[in-house]
Amino acid sequence: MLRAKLARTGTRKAKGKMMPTLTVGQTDQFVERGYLRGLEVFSSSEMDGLRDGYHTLCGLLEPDEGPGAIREWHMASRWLYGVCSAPALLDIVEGLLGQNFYMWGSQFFAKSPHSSTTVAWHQDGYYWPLEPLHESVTAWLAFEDVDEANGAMQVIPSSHRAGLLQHRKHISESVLTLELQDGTFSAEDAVSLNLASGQASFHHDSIVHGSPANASDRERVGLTVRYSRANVRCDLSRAPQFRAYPLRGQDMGTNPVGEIPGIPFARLSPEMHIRSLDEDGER
Ligand SMILES: O=C(O)CCC(=O)C(=O)O
Repeated sequence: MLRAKLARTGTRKAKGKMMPTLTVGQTDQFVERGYLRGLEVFSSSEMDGLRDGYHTLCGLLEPDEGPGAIREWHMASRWLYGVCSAPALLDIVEGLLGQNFYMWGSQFFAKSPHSSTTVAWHQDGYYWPLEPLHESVTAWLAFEDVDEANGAMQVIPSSHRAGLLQHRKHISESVLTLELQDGTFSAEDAVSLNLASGQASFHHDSIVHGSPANASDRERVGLTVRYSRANVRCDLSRAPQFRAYPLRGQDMGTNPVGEIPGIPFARLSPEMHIRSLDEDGER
């Protein structure tokens, strides 16, 4: 009984013993630096299947939509819901958020070879109508190898400790509408979250991050999945589409709970994606 419980609470079996999924060093690093990188989640054969699934979802896009429009489709696609709730991801998230948490957001971030698309420096928490802050984590799952050449995500270590910084309407070529003002952080401190396909990084909701263009001949594809502690409440007046999918521990009834989809591959209408504060007007 105890073993069964432990198996669902951020632990894995190694050499016959239940071990925490994350080492103390890893959890300390997350607290101090606001991110973890290079955690193995899916094997290369599993990733072959996941890439097929991704391409099936891409086949549901309208001609004028890119993969970034695959946003919150876990509410419509059972396959994607299954990826976002994979035990290997949840065990790591549990090591970071504790036993009670839910999933609420997902989006693919893709850059084709030689694409000039960037993601401006920002803090996720600035975009989200969630309270309290600092209790949410994003997993970034690599669907291809990512590094400096193909525009891997970069973070400013420990920047989450400064709280939310002032953002402005973006002036750079970015998929986001806001970016951090110059002088609020030092881009020279950036660390590139290089990952092999099947590995994931995890970042704190207030860490400063962004990503450069893809200057390589390779695709760059990652799936972001957002998780929050069960006590984190969404302001539904700002994001009425918000639905929580409790995945571990107790649901505290803080938010409306989403229905797990039954259809393996289906798209969500764009009106149903969870709007961030900038899309909804001013923060
Ligand atoms: O993939 C990227 O470049 C950016 C992703 C991002 O901003 C996020 O996961 O919050």
